[in-house]
Amino acid sequence: MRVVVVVPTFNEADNLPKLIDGLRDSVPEAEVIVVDDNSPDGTGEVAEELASRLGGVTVLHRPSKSGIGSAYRQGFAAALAAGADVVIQMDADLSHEPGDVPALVAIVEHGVDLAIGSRYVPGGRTVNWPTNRIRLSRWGNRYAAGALGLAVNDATGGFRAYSADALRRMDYASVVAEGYGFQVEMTHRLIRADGRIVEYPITFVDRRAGESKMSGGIVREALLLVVQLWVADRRGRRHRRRHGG
Ligand SMILES: Nc1nc2c(ncn2[C@@H]2O[C@H](COP(=O)(O)OP(=O)(O)OP(=O)(O)O)[C@@H](O)[C@H]2O)c(=O)[nH]1
Ligand SMILES: [Mg+2]
Repeated sequence: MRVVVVVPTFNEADNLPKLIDGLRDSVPEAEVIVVDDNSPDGTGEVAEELASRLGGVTVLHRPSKSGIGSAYRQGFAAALAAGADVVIQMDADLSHEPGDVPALVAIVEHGVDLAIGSRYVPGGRTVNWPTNRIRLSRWGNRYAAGALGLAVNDATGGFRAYSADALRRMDYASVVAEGYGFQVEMTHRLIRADGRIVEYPITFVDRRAGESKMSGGIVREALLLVVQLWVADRRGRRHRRRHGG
């Protein structure tokens, strides 16, 4: 099983070496693809230094900050081109624990299409987040799952393992949403394509270094996306009722 970890970075120069160290300990065979958007703090150069010192690390340099969704799309394409069987996505800010990667990989190896590192299943936790952010995330997830009929507790979670086959099937390249919306739309697509999802409990730790890129715009985009997907689902159901299939 070839495991490739896709890590989007913007200003994560302090965090990236620790993340890569952790991955080397937990999943020594995994290859890492860093997608850096010309970070002003020099993350791109840090990544290159790690790549030449350690090997097994590829850095995709993009000219300017272009959003996490497009960073994933590009990273996924590179991972599939590199022959990945399992594609991991995780943040560079140490919110996602490299020690959880083997469990996510094992779930996919057992034939599941997507393993989500989940804060909202028994055993899952969020550490160091202010209460209002936990509430926003919790209710955002209830809203998305309720409106779209997703049997998933943490559809916005960004720590995931996809089977390469599932990624190929679901046409991820046409997902336009960014931020949380990207995770929700990917989850929605996989469920509509009868994909199998398992949630694995994780402890999510708020970033200790670097700046958050969370913004009101990202939250609004995700809320609106749920409405758009809901409307599309309804249209699809009505069409199937009228025309069969
Ligand atoms: N390449 C790229 N990476 C990004 C971009 N925006 C965010 N990232 C990275 O995506 C990951 C998640 O971003 P975060 O800023 O941690 O967003 P978040 O987890 O929603 O919010 P916080 O944890 O509060 O900061 C991190 O590794 C970021 O460096 C972007 O526009 N381009
Ligand atoms: Mg983060």
